[in-house]
Amino acid sequence: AYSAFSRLVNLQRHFNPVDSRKKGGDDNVGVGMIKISPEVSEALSCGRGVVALESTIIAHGMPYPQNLETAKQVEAIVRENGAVPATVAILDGLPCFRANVSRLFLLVGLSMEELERLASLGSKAQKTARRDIVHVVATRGNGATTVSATMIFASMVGIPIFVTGGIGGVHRHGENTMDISSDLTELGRTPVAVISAGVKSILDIPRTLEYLETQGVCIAAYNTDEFPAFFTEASGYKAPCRVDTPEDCAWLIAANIKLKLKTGILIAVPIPKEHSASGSVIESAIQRALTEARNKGITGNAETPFLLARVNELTGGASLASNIALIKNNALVGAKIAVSLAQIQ
Ligand code: PSU
Ligand code: MN
Repeated sequence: AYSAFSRLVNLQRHFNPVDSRKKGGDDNVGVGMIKISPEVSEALSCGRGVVALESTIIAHGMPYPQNLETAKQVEAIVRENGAVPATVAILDGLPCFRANVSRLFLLVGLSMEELERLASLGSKAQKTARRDIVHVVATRGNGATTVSATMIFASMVGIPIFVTGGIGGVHRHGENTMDISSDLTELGRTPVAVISAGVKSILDIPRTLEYLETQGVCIAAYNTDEFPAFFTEASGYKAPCRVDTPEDCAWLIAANIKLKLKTGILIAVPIPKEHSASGSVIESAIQRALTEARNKGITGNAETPFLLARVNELTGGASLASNIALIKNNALVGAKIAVSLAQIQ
């Protein structure tokens, strides 16, 4: 059905400098500021389910080569479940606007070569949140998009669903440092549903939930009453609402689109039981990593990547294994939601 959703996509194309149409059979052809891969472009125009994926998790969240391996597996899971993956990143910076000869730089739907390039750039790709976008673009840099930046690009091209591992939140002692991830404000201003395993306990979970309430973000826990804590299924805090099936999630997203609330949705999927066993081991590693970060004076946007890498070292790779398992599970759930949304739209 040529529906509200297609109209939304068209509307967004109209208001954004995006040209997803394929010209002359060249994958890299387009005249706008965002290159959308032919596969994603086609899926969007015929109303198939598409799942956006972020790239900070690839470049900064995991070591090479597990990052590349995981990124490929996540894309494969999305495909196996009937949706099209669209990994988002910024590669090669700015085209010459005036000459109107565009090398395109904002990428939605990385090709395999682009994915490999991003994975091997690793932390050489700049961690790019909303505030960083213009600088990465203006300096022709390479940017790995965080949840906030990925939501922006997903929304621009009309992808309403985005899968990640975990989102940023209010950091512990955030009431003093004011270190609150821009993921939370983005959820308050951009209508994309983010599928994540909740919020890591390296963060302040109750304050993160409070902050999301202030931002007007619908938080739905998947198949559970409790808000999950990334490495563990439960955080001890109740989620504001509960969903039990991909269809439940799709109706939430459809209602959000129809009502034009312009706020995001957080769907929190607990890590599968069999992978959450090492939760208490991870918790003590987190405590130690937090102390080390404080002693080393690591703050700001360097904190999350430091903590993730250090916790992984301290747990002898156990946290990375859990991380990979939960992302794959989120991809499975996200793809089913995308398919379900495509059916009801
Ligand atoms: N949580 C993870 N892995 C990650 C991130 C969060 O388990 O890679 C990344 C995401 O890209 C998220 C970002 O958007 O960290 C948040 O960073 P900060 O806390 O600096 O806002
Ligand atoms: Mn921060």
